[in-house]
Amino acid sequence: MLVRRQVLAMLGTTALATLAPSALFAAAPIKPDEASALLVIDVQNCFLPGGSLAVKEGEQVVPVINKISKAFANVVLTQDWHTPGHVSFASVHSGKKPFETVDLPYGKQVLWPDHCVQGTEGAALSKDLSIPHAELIIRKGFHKNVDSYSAFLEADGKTSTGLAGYLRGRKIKRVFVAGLATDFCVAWTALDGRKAGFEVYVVEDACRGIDTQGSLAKAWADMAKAGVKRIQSADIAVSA
Ligand code: VGL
Ligand code: ZN
Repeated sequence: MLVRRQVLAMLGTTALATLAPSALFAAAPIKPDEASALLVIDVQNCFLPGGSLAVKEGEQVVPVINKISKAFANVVLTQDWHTPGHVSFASVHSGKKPFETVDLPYGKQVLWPDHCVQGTEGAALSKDLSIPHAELIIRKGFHKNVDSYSAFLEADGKTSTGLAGYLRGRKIKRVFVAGLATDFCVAWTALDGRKAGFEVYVVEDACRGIDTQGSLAKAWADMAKAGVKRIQSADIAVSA
């Protein structure tokens, strides 16, 4: 069998200069270990077709997430979990419409249709999600005057959800993030995961975005800058 060295020698320097290494050798699959956790973000009815804040193609993440979850010993689910009349709802700001913004004490807040109200069917996890071995459900955004896209920190930038402490207590070093929406709760979770010292992967095809006012491109740029690794579900080794 040819070893990498011999293949490289045979190709010669000109061929090498024009071929990216990835064109010659497929990257080794990623095998999640005991120190890895999958974070499944907000796969809730409100964000799925027919929901009040439906994310385009949101339902397509469900089979992908079900599949990759089998490769993880540790899975955490999150639920956006707002009070009625939550500050992130356009309906409580007179004269404002969904997707407009307001300035709140902690910064700029995008306003949304009412969604994921505690205890409602819209806030329930998708019934098609099939991850019986998931160990924790983190709820977030339950303080009426503060939003929380991130599963780690509320939008005030300082109130913890407890997730970092839980993961450290479970000796988790790497988190893989999937779910809805790429440009809000997934991205903010990934960025805060980096700030908390975790290695962070976002599984692109296991996510879908809202994409309002350039938010999706900005989210990927911010994540790249923060050292978040952008991968596909096929990069993860899942045994049959
Ligand atoms: C989300 C907007 C408002 C999300 C939650 O899950 O990405 N987006 N609340
Ligand atoms: Zn929300």
